[in-house]
Amino acid sequence: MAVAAAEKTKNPSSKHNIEAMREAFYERIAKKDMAPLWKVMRSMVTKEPVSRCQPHVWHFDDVKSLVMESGGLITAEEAERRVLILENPALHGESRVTNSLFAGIQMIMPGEVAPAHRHAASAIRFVLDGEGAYTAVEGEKAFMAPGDFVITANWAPHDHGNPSNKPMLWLDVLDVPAVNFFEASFAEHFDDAMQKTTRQDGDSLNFYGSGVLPDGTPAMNRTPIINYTYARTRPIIARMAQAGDIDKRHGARVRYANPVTGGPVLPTMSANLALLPKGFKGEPYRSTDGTIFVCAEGKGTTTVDGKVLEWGPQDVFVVPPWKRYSHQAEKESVLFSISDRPAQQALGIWREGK
Ligand code: GTQ
Repeated sequence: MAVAAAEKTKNPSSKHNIEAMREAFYERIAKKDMAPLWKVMRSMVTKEPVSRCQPHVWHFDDVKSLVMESGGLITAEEAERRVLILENPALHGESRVTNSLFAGIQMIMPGEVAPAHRHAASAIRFVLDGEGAYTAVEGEKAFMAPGDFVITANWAPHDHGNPSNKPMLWLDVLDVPAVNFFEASFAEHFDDAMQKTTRQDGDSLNFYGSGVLPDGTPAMNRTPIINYTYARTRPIIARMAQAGDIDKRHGARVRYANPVTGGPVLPTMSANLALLPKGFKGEPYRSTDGTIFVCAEGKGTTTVDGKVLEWGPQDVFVVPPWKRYSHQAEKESVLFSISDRPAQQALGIWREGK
């Protein structure tokens, strides 16, 4: 029987016959929950990254007015987190901005509290608007101002509050889609909406960001710093730019680091802050980590795979994995960016190129 089938394959007149035999075979093995690899090999093991996501920009004017409107519809308490998800236009309904990352705009109104909880996913915040609201993480209150970069590590209890008299808005990025890919999500709520603070407000940056460490600090795979303030980081990139330390693709750029290990702030996500001098025309770059950018200051464009994204203050934009992009700055600009690069590096699959 096997010999006969092999002979028929060689004979073009029986091509129809072998196709029919194959189809019948596929149907039979499907009933046993099996499938032929050779039918999907090329689309499964692709030569280069294939991304479903699209480059896209969310302009802050639109975002702010819609988020403010949501403030009239639901309280932070009721919503648990009052967040409008930034959905990649190609991934509507999937609650994600790239395949691996969630992004959303959270608002907290004067006097509101977003109650304490914790979850397996890690989160970061990048503050867009307002001043004087806080995130309490693991017993430390981090009061926030625009440009601050705040870390909520995996399983760290956190709540948000706003004792100021202005609404506060920030960008949330979480690795939820990656955690859910592994089907490893856990979450817990606490009886008290606000956790007890056991440390000085903003203590961790003073403590761990000063060049000394508490003797015997254990190396952890995530940073002990809760808030990397804009007030501390912004002058550093200004000095880099002044000294001419300007990357041809990224501008004068720093990487937010875990001061204990020098590694990324979280095992799953890492972030950068870059100053692009006025008139900067970046060289093209691409990498396998789809990246979310925020314009903290300035005005410019980023060309992604031929598509021009225009950005100004507080706009958020996304560049899909392995799409070639270059930045152009009309004014002196500051770009914050975040991606899943450390997760890919841990797996040995991260690549960059021109
Ligand atoms: O602030 O804890 O945007 O749990 C999504 C899920 C924010 C948060 C989000 C969350 C949070």
